[in-house]
Amino acid sequence: MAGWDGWFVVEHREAHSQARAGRLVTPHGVVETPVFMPVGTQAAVKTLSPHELRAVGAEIILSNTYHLYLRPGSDVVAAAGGLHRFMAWDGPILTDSGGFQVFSLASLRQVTDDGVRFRSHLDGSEHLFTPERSMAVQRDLGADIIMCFDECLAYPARRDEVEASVDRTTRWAQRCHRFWQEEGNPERQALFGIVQGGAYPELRRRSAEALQELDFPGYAVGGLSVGEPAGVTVAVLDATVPLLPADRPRYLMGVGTPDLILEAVWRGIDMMDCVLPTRMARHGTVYTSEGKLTVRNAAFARDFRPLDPACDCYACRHFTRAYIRHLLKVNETLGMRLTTLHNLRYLHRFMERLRQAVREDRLPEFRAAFYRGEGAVLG
Ligand code: PRF
Ligand code: ZN
Repeated sequence: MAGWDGWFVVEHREAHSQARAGRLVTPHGVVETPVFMPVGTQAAVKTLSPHELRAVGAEIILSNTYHLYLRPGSDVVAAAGGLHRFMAWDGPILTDSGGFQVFSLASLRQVTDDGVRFRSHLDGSEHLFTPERSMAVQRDLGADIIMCFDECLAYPARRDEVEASVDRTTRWAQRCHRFWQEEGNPERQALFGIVQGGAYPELRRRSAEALQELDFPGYAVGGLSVGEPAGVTVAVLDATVPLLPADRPRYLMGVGTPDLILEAVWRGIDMMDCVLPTRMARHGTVYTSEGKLTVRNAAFARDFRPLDPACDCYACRHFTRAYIRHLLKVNETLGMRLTTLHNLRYLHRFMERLRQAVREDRLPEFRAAFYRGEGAVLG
């Protein structure tokens, strides 16, 4: 796809690692990489308005084909003028294909080479997702970046199972690519291939090489954060990322704790997403420059300091731990909104510092300070 040459620019390669700092140019704006993408599964980042998302620094958000297809229906979103208009977020959006959500949420799945027949987790109705269907739905939603329909196995999985799954994912990627070219919007929507292969380096290679024959605008590493120990996650990245083309963005799917973000960026990953920071926030756990803190706990009942004294977010500028704990205890929605604002702001600033360290060839120092737990890195 010659049309996608140059849509991603690597501006700097870090001197001591595989990390890069770059820019993604999308129809809805430029994204600085490495980037963390907040998750807005149902066309909303839970509890926040687009205005608030902007305020925490979010540059691109992720949404889900599976959920929006079931509710309100991609026809409704298309009639609204696409996902950007529907949700009033005019920045870049990435939609996941449903290839992961049908495997984690739907029931009575029947996987064949054609696609996945499943029952909705909402009302039990029966649906068939094929690569073509996923591409058509993602075309109608109109995100800037769309993902191939893939198969993501749980960990651990037998080698023969993973091998069959990789080959099926490759055949599905070929169908996704063809549909995108012929019936999609290949000028405005970037389609990413997804590397699978579980914890088997040679299957990761097979997947990465087969996908590159299709020359996608970007590549994702899927099938991680599915129950494997962190050592395996990192070993798979070591074996996989070097096989991906240097001039295309690389997206690690569903991984987003600060330590794994750092390790992934070190190995050359440019994009990440995770529900964890927002989900944790709603359960009352926040990141701070001194580590994680569960503000719901009784210990904070009379703690009149901000969530994180080193944070500049709206929650930290105006409210105390004691007040936010109270809101969470009595189920006032403001409590979850404030913890969510804080965690996303925290992660955004973490990414800013990380990008700066990459640009200034200071990643080893940044990493060492991170593991020493120094606030200047964390907060
Ligand atoms: N495939 C897709 N989406 C995903 C994943 C995957 O493997 C993961 C891996 N945990 C998260 N989201 N399509
Ligand atoms: Zn804050």
